[in-house]
Amino acid sequence: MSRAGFVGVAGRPNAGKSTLVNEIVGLRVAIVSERPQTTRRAIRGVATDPDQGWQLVLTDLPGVQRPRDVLTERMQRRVQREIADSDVVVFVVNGEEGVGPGDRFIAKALLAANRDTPVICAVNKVDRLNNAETAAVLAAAAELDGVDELFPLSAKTGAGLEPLIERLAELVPEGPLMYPPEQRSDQPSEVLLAELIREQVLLRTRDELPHAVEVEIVEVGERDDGLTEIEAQIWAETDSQKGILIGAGGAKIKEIGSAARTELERELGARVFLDLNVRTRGKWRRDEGLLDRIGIE
Ligand SMILES: Nc1nc2c(ncn2[C@@H]2O[C@H](COP(=O)(O)OP(=O)(O)OP(=O)(O)O)[C@@H](O)[C@H]2O)c(=O)[nH]1
Ligand SMILES: [Mg+2]
Repeated sequence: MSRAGFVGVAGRPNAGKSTLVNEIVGLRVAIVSERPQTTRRAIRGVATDPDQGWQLVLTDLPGVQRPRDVLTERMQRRVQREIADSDVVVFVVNGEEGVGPGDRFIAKALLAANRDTPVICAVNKVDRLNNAETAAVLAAAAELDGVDELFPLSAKTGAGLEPLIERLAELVPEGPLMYPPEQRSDQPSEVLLAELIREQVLLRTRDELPHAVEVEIVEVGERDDGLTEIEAQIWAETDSQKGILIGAGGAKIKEIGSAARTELERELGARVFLDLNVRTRGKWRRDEGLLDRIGIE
């Protein structure tokens, strides 16, 4: 009998949850950046070993932080729902920063409520630590409420990943595979394309701007000359943010567009014509209807 189940991946912003999910799936399903709260939607990444007969459906979750608006409230509620529906939870701790009040809050508020669900703590970023530092953060993580097992690892280098994957495959219940082995994500293609553009914006903006930006794909089509034409909208919340995104003489948006096009071409395996527009949409983070439409539920 095969084994298959849902693995919720939770933790503070910037702990490395998306990096870990991408690494286990073996493909980029979620975008990664050094900005906290990069992930806004729960994204499923699927890892299957058909020979050994297991499938892990990993749910990469937004980082848990005190909600500030409808967007972050929705993100938090989603984390709660997903944890309740998981067979196993991987709680990712940022080893470089150490265990802090944010981790203790997650352990108490989110994990302790689901006593029946095993909680595996992945102590990440150990590539940045020496042995004594790793030992200290492991000891602190062991004290967290509800944590059942600890795995030191580096999602970035892949060190320590195998034992975690093996353990997760043991912990998911017996049952048939839920997705065909070749499927790696449940994310609609347009959402991934929008996210790849947002990733390039995150790399090139600072302060409040990364949090204020959202990207929507308006249309994807084939042109007569064979190019894939993608029309996308970048939203900012204020005109001054819009100005920064466009840059002097359009330099910034040109830079974002050209980097994004490279990523889109790599993803689609086709040449892309990218039509990128910046618009202002005040307070979109508080707009329930708009959040529904862009799939943040
Ligand atoms: N050195 C090191 N950096 C890492 C490791 N894992 C992730 N990072 C970096 O940490 C930053 C955050 O990674 P993400 O995967 O986006 O973190 P996240 O937990 O998904 O963050 P949110 O989506 O904002 O909650 C990025 O700059 C990653 O490259 C690791 O094992 N070692
Ligand atoms: Mg993330």
